[in-house]
Parts: sequence; C-alpha cells; structure tokens
Amino acid sequence: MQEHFDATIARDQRVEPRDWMPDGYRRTLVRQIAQHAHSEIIGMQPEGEWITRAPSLRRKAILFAKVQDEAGHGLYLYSAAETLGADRADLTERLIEGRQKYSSIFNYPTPTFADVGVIGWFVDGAAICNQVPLCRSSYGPYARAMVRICKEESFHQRQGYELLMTMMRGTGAQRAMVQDAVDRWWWPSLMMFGPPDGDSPNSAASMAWKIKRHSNDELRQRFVDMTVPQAEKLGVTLPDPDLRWNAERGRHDFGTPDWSELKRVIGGDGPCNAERTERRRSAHEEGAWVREAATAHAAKQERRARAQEGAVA
Ligand code: BYC
Repeated sequence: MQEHFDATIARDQRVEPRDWMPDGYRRTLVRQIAQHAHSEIIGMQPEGEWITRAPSLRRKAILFAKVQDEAGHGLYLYSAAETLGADRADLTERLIEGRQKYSSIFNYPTPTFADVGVIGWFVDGAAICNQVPLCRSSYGPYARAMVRICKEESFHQRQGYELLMTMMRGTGAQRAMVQDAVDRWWWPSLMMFGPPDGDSPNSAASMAWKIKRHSNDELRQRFVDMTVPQAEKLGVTLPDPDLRWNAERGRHDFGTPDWSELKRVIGGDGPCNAERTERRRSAHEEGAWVREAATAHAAKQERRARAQEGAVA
C-alpha cells in the first residue's frame, strides 16, 4: 500500500479518496483544506461589510457576486475535506472554537472603500500565486477544486485592480485613499504566504508529498515580482524602502515582514480576530433553523421516493 502510494506521488499522478494514504498525508490535507475553506468563509466578512455602502449599483452588484463566489469556494473546499473523512459540522465547530486556523489576512479592518480594491489586487493576487500551483497538488479533489477557484480568483483580482484604476483617475482624496489602503495591506499580504522557509514546520512533508509545490518564500518572491510593475502602472508606492530590482538575481529584493506580528495575528491577537470569529458564530447559530429545515426536507423527499418505489414494486 505504501509502495503504491509512493509510486503514485513519484509519477506525479493523483491520489484519490478511495486510495490508501498515510495517516500523516490525510491529516495534513484535512488541516490545510479546512484552513483554506475557513479562510474563504471568514474572508467574506471584510469586504462584505461594504455591500450596503458600495458607492454605486454597479459596484454593489460586483461586490455581491465576489463575496458569493467566496462562499462557493468555501463549499468546494469543505466538500474536498469531506472526501478525506472530515465532517463539515465538526470543522465549523473547530473554527468557531478557535481550534482551527484561517488566514491571518482577514483579521485586518476595511475602513474605506479602497480596501475593497486593494483586497482584490493584493489578497486575491497573493491567493493566485499560492493557489495556481495547488491545481497540481497530489490530492485529486483538492487539485480539481483549485482549478475553478483560481479562475474566479483571477477575475476577482482584475476587478480589484480596475476599481483602483478608477479611483486613481478620480480626485486627490481618492488617490490618497488608495495609497493609504496600499500602505496598510502590503505587509499583511506578504505574510499570507506563511512564515519564512526556515520557520515553516509543515513545508518539508507537504513538499515531499507534493501537496505544496513551492516553498512559502518562493511564492512570496513571485508575488512581489508580479506586483511591483502593477504598482508602477497604478501610480502608487509600495511601503518598503528596501524594495529594489536586483539585476543579478533577476528578481526584486525586499524588506523583511514583521514576523512577530504574523505570530500574534495567527495566535488570535490581530485587530479583528474576536470580531470575525464572533460574527461567524452568530451567523452559524442564526442559520440553525435553515439547516434543520433543509434536513427535514431531504428526509421527506427520501420518504416520498421510497414510498413511490414501493408503489411501483
Ligand atoms: N495565516 O508550516 P507552515 C483567499 C500557519 S483564502 C494563518 O508554513 P503550511 C481569499 C500554518 O497553518 C487564503 N495561519 O504551514 C479568500 C501552520 O499552522 P498549523 C487562504 C498561517 O500549511 C477570500 C503554521 O502557521 N489560502 O485567498 O505548510 C477573499 C506554520 O506554517 C498562515 C490558503 O489557505 C497565515 N497566513 O503553509 C479573497 C492556501 N501561514 O496548521 C481571498 C492553502 C501559516 O501547523 N494553504 N500559517 O497549526 C497553504 O498554501 C498553506 O497552508 C500555507 C501555510 C502557505 C498558508
């Protein structure tokens, strides 16, 4: 069994739900996929706060659709976790009780509408860098979910950039609002990729199993290289005095994020951690009647189908 699994990984083939897999592989996947699903669901909140306040009907419709897409991503991912034997209700409990993580980035506030644009540009941009390689992840259901998610993320990134382009063509106050949002989101976005490689306990096993295809630092570097020319085109400054092109490496050098901040935010002490978890808890509790009604409806449908089968027989 182990040999067959090892050969599947070595040949770059996919592991599927019914295949034998080592316990550690299953555990790592459930951990990563559940955290990813939680991030999508919690990630609806910072932008969702702007749905009622979007400045035009067009912006409202766009934002609605984007936040709805994020709910969809969460659902694909919870389904992928279920193929590994996880239970979605249990995963939700773990999130609400703070026993499972979600991305640090969603613990920062969104005080202006420019934050919506910068989330699209930076956060969805970082998500694309991180998630495109996950489309080749060794676990079939996760890799397939990522294909669709990435298509939508790339659309989300463009809508963020287009919103910022529009604001940059507007008034001085709008341009200042964009620059302020860029200043606040740049470093937290770099932290989305996780701790530096030397301090990333899960990377070695995840790379050997081909769940992760690139290290945290490599993906962070790709994000910086991709974003710098976009910032120039937009006309904003990225808040890093050490950021410069290194012709020898053919890549940008950049400063070191404040890793103690990442640890604090992951540990529950970010600007909005308590608020995000509490909102998720109340939404879950308020939705109890919907889950009960859906379960009762499904049971009724099943009874009817059985009765019909009986009548035919
Ligand atoms: N935030 O050994 P490491 C989105 C944890 S959704 C919080 O490097 P790994 C979007 C890590 O879990 C974005 N925790 O871990 C949604 C581990 O703790 P545990 C979410 C973090 O797994 C809505 C510990 O630190 N994307 O894009 O090898 C709107 C040590 O780290 C963070 C995904 O989830 C963090 N930033 O690598 C818009 C992508 N970083 O579990 C956009 C899938 C690290 O040992 N996930 N930790 O207790 C991954 O690619 C990997 O899990 C990570 C971390 C690169 C994030």
